[in-house]
Amino acid sequence: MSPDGDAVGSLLGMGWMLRVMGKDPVLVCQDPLPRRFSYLPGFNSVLSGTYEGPFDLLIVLDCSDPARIGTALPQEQLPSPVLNIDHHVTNLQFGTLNVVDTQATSTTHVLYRLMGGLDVRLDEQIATCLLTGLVTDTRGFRTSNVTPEVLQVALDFMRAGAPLPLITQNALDRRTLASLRLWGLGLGRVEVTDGIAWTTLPLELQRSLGINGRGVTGLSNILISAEEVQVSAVFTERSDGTVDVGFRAVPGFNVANVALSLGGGGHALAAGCLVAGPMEEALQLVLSALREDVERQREENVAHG
Ligand SMILES: [Mn+2]
Repeated sequence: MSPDGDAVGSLLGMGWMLRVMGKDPVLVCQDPLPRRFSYLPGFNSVLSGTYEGPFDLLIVLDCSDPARIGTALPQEQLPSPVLNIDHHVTNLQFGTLNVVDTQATSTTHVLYRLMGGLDVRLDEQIATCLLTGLVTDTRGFRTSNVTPEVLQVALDFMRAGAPLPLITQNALDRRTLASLRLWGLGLGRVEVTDGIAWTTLPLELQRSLGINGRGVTGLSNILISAEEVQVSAVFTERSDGTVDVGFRAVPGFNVANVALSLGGGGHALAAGCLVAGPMEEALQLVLSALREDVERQREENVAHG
């Protein structure tokens, strides 16, 4: 559900890798892929909604919790076998085989490492998909996990023909006008207490802009850029009444643990969870957990100088 650039890039990239290996994969995602990724080869080959199977193998990509598969599969029970390929520290290891590399910057980075053991040559299609995940999960090579090795991987993708400027321009710098308007409304509603900033995007607000429960990406990154803020949370009401919470932290703080304690997951500086509505109750639940966790981190930070 709600695929980001790494989810889309790893899904399409894995698809191309499997085809090179002579396989016939079916690519599925609960939600339609965001239009800004339409430059990716195979963009129109992904089924949205539910795929009934049958399956020889289910490969789940960039997904820390099987609940995030959503309605892409018909039943609660996962078909067997499951290959779980991911890089989130909070991955629940739900696969028959788990390839969870928490040192990798993106799931596409994990796929790059796996390619070394497969008889698949990096071509332009694969490289374009995989570089997209690398670019989006590092927000354009700006996160603290970008090492010389990561740039070396990006170089390999570029040498194989992946167009870096096209990727950054589309995957990072394009969004709908409605998204910008929703940013504006969300930013107008920001509240800050003690270094914790949050805002809400109720369904009504989204509907007024023709956005229905899908919220807006990127608002969390804007919110955490405020100098006064150490930790931020964006609460997006979904059309089924649940509330999607996106957390961000500045380096030195960690939001992965609080997200995990609320049934979600993610990384130290960017994490999220899905909690029950209504909005007021979600706010109370999440903000009290967040305040407590941040307070504990501040004490630890002081103790460790
Ligand atoms: Mn990812």
